[in-house]
Amino acid sequence: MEKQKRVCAIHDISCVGRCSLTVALPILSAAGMDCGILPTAVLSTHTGGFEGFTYRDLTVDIQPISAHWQKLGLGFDALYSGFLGSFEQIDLVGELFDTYRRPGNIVLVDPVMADEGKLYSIYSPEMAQGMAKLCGKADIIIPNITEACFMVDEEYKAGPYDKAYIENLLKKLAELGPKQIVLTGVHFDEKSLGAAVYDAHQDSVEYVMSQRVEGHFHGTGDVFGSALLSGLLRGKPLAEAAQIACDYVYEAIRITLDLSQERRYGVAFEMALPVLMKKLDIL
Ligand code: PXL
Repeated sequence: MEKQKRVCAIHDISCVGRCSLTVALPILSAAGMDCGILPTAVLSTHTGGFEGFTYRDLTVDIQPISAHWQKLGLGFDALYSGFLGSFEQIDLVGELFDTYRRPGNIVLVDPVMADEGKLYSIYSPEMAQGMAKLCGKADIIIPNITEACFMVDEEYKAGPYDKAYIENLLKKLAELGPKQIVLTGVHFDEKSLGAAVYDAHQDSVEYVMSQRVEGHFHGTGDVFGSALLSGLLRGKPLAEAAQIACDYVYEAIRITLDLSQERRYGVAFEMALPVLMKKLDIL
């Protein structure tokens, strides 16, 4: 058997609400990865739908943690960043990428900062420029449409979309520097929802779709990103990994609806894990 691959997942810990590390760690672990974490902040809950959450910024811990890892001679097969705890962390995470980049490893950036046309309440507009810079250091980026619009200064539109709107965003995102882009939240009608997968070298776009469920489901971006990275590390090509991630997110949403669970607590990704593991040839 092949040795396990090691990931460094750089996201916050939202103690309750199933997003960021409470999603990335179990999904990547279920996919067989040795998942290391670098917490960017600790919050009592995520910021979308709860009042009065606590917020501990962990910016000062990033360099000492990395310095220890360097002493140990650690390497990672993938670095996966998401929600950052402060504007200053953008440069620190960029330095981590410089430190741990090696031939063949994957630097995946989810420029988590906005959704449904709006920046998250804790971020200021300068975050968009910073995230755009960080995306320039990534191999693959996975913004949603709102984040894409903020980073390339285009007008946000609610869907359904047309291909011209999506493909203009993809080309402008590619100008930021990443070789591959997976733009999420793409839909051309009310029935399906998925992602546009762009390869800058080949200038090729593929669309991957699953069944669409009306409305917003918290944490699905992190479920998608973690499943996508799992697929890539299990050797799947990008578009296939994106299709698997779309289908997995749909399954988690379907179960959440079946159980009539409150959406702000995130989706039932745990109960959909067997579906993901089958698609990743683990079960
Ligand atoms: O899933 C994105 C996310 C991650 N972390 C925190 C958030 C959000 C979205 O609102 O608030 C703390």
